[in-house]
Amino acid sequence: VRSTALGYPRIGSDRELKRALEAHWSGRLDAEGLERAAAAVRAEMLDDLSVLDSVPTGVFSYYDHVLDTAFAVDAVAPRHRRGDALASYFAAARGDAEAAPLEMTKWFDTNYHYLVPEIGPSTAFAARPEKAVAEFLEARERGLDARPVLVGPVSFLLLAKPEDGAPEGFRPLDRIDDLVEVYAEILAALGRAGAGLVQLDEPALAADRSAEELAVVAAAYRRLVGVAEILVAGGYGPFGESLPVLLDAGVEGIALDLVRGRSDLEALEALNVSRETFVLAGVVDGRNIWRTDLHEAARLIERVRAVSDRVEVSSSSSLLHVPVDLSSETALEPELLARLSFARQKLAEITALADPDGPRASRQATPDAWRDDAVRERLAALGADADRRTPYADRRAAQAERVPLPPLPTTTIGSFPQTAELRKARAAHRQGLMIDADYHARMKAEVAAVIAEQEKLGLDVLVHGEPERNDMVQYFAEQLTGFATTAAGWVQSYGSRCVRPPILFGDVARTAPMTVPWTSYAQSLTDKPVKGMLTGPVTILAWSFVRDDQPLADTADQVALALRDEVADLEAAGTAIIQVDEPALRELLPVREAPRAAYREWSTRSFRLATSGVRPETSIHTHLCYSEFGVVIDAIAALDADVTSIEASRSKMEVVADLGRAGYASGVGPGVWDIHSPRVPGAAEMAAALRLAVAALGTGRVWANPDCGLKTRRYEEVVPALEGLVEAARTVRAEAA
Ligand code: THG
Ligand code: ZN
Repeated sequence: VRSTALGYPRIGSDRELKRALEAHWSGRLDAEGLERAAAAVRAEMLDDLSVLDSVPTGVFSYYDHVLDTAFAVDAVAPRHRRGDALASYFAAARGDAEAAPLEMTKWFDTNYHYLVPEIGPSTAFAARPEKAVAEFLEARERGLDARPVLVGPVSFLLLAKPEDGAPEGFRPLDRIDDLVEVYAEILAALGRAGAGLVQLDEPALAADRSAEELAVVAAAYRRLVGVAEILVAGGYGPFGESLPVLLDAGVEGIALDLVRGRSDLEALEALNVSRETFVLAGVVDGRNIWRTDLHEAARLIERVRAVSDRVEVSSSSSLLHVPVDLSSETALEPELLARLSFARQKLAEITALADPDGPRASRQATPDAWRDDAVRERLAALGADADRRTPYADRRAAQAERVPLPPLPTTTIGSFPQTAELRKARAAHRQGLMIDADYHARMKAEVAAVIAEQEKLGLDVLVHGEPERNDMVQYFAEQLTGFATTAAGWVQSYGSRCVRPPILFGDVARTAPMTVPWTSYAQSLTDKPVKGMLTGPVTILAWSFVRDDQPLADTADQVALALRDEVADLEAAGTAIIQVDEPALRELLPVREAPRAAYREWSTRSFRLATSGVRPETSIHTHLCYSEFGVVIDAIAALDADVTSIEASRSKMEVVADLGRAGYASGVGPGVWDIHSPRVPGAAEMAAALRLAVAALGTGRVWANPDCGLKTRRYEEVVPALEGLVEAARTVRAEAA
């Protein structure tokens, strides 16, 4: 059996591309230097992938593969067109002085974010196959069996949004016929360069699709199979109803996700397909870091071979979502290490499975030492009772009495800039070059500076700034049992930004307060209220690699219980406002509708389990970002928080109206500054956004805050932006009075 994979990490094993990009953006590295660094990263990818019989190409990206596809079909918004292609590309990705960037949003149920193409009735698609051809040839020159990969046309349009000013009712998918002609040209160009099979990724087919959309899929692929041999990959669950549609359209092959989409295998068995159908058996999990059960995987491959003579062993999705290599993880316990597999190890698993004489070991059982009976007993005893006793209206009054605030109170989301100096101190501390006492003194000095700055700015509700936190999930994972953190397990989150997801391998428990001393210290420096800052259970799971031997809901409850104790300790220490962020609430929402109700139920229950232990006069805030919230609007209400701050500026406050319509009744802080764009709005622009929010919700419920935490920004931007924010709030307050 042959071996392949659907895609590969592209930031470099030591994040070389990240550093080159950031140097380029700051003017320290010219375009030529950036291209050299990129070529080295691609060479490393090909070195790794060369163990496979066939190799995906074109999966490198300077920022995002959806954006690459937009450029491949020339769907570039006029506001992003610049003198040279690279400048246009980064203008679309990040915005610049002249133009706001494309909207960024979640890539299915992952912690990856893509840029949303803007498509209108007259977007002039044109074939720009240069990148795809060049990367194909790079692989070919090494003698590899190369397979170009592009985002497929149906998913591209389903992931896009109507451009500003598009007529009411226009949908990007209306443009499928024009787009498919351009894809045909790109496929033809790849054919001329020598490509045989081309992989078109259609992850949007892992979601429920209407009969009309399925008809679009059928027509698009009937046209394209006339131009090239096409392999369609999904990668984020089963194809379901689109599987027979694709096969009928005459695609050469189909890549099945046999980790999350095993029902497709049953469908394939029932469909009586031709034995000539080319099938990629995606048995190695591209989404998690546990070693593959090779015995079980081999059985799945045998089932596929029972229906087809043309089977290749593959990953279930692109390996983009896992770190590159386990070999740097020398500090992990051997028991854990023996159960892990990162991208390079997964390639070895794939080749082992493709070898009829390769190893076929089963998964090892979870060690007893990873079990915590005390946690399990506490949870069992708690039962379903995890709601706040007092309804919101009464809490609101009690909270207003405890902490009097003006209308449109100003605040920030939690983090302040992580300066180079802070990062240096953290690195020195981690490497043992700075003793604990010096490190803590340094962090306390930073908290004091952040408090002083906020008092000077005139903000109403302060934060300690989180200088001590590397990452809002990792920080907690380092303090909870049942978690391990990696030394270099980086995964791309968006553009040059990476995260190091912790590994949740066993039962979770808190051994000591995790945040109380920091919050209390900050509160001791000011008369203004300082918010306590925690990360919610759903987000902790979403941004970790989680054990897959028990339901996520059970794991979430264990995390929630640990947080519940932390909330209680913060409250006991006198904290009046406790924010429990759930930016990833949308992320774990199942891609298909059927399992969503159950998800909404357990995810919001675990949040309430974490937060419901407080008295009525203690205010619970939460923060959400990076999503289209429409689909979780009900869940937002079910969190039963007193105030929800939410990303809103990239989508022009649309979410505020949605919340209003959904009958959400408590406080809302719609972000008025998109902190992910280098552009800083002025006070007038923020005031305009606040007026929209006030018009939708009334003055009494609106808070003024940025879109998200400020850790990735510089003080030179943060100070003027927050001055503008405070001024905007005062202006709109005065108008309302
Ligand atoms: N933490 C985690 N996941 C996330 C976010 C997060 N997913 C969604 C969202 N936030 C993604 N945004 C970011 C923002 C900043 C960074 C990463 C993801 C970031 N990373 C540093 C970098 O790449 O330079 C590394 C951070 C570190 O040193 O640990 O700034 O906040 N888990
Ligand atoms: Zn945020």
